[in-house]
Amino acid sequence: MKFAIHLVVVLLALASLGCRQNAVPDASDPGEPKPDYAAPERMAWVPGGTFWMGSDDGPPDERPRHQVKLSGFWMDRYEVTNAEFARFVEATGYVTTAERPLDEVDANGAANRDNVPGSLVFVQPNPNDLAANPMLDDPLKWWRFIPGASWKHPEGPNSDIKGKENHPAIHISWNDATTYCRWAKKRLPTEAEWEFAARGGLDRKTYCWGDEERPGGKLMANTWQGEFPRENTCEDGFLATAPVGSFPPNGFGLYDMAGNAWEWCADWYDPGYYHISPSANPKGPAASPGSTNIEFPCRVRRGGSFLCAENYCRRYLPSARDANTPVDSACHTGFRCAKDR
Ligand SMILES: [Ca+2]
Ligand SMILES: [Ca+2]
Repeated sequence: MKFAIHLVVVLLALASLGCRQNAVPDASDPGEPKPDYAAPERMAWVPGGTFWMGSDDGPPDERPRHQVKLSGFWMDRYEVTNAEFARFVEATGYVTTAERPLDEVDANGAANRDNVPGSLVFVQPNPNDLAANPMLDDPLKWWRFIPGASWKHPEGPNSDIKGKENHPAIHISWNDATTYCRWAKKRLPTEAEWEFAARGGLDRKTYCWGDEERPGGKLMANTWQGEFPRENTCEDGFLATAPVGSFPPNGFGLYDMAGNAWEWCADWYDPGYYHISPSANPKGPAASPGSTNIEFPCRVRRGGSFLCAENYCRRYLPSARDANTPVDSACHTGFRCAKDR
């Protein structure tokens, strides 16, 4: 009997120790110091360490909030710009997914495409055609497949990127992004690295900059103000993409981790991945079951865009997850690169 009581006490003590270890982030884990060589051009050191990934009150794919430990890595301070992407295309002759017809693209997951080169463009809908609740409305009322739209012609064949050299390159597919990264001797960040980087060293905050949407009344990211998709009041000064770095950087010196352009991550997307994710340097699942809306394997994208609005898409939050197929491209999707030390 005495032995049994001792056993219970010991087990309870072990259990509570285990709980404490799981429930409290290890604040004494500062990650890895910045390497003593010069930072690669336009990159910031992200030290890694232990952090809380996901959320407990967001959509199901963000749950459960769980601890992840990461090695340090370099991260582009900015989204890859049109000027940078142009240098890559000039050096390699690369033709993006959007610039090729469907039969040259892996048709698996290109459901939004006609058999001509082109890409998805947001076109402001006529307010009279819209349902009262945009969550219940058909997104095809504002998303159009525009033949000839691409990174060079962001609104369609009659548009160009003159004067937008410092804007993020958009209409970039996951396949385009990974090809660029290889050329630049970099790689896409993993989803865990991306979220760690977006949080800027803050612990479990709602936004990349803290708990308040507008600290001191200041807008901190290029998103959509007003009621999406009816009216964009453009309070932040930008109807579509903004030059990279137009808003304050986060704690790691990274710009536009919230809004401006969506950013591809290396991982396949699985909405249930956080239930089985390894706790150290997770690299995503081996395969993707697709997403809520897409029946094809999807890659993760993060950070939201200039189309994110409080009444529709709050996915510019650091915990928010999104996904699309590796051949999807649209006017709000770009990327940035990471690099090992
Ligand atoms: Ca805006
Ligand atoms: Ca972004």
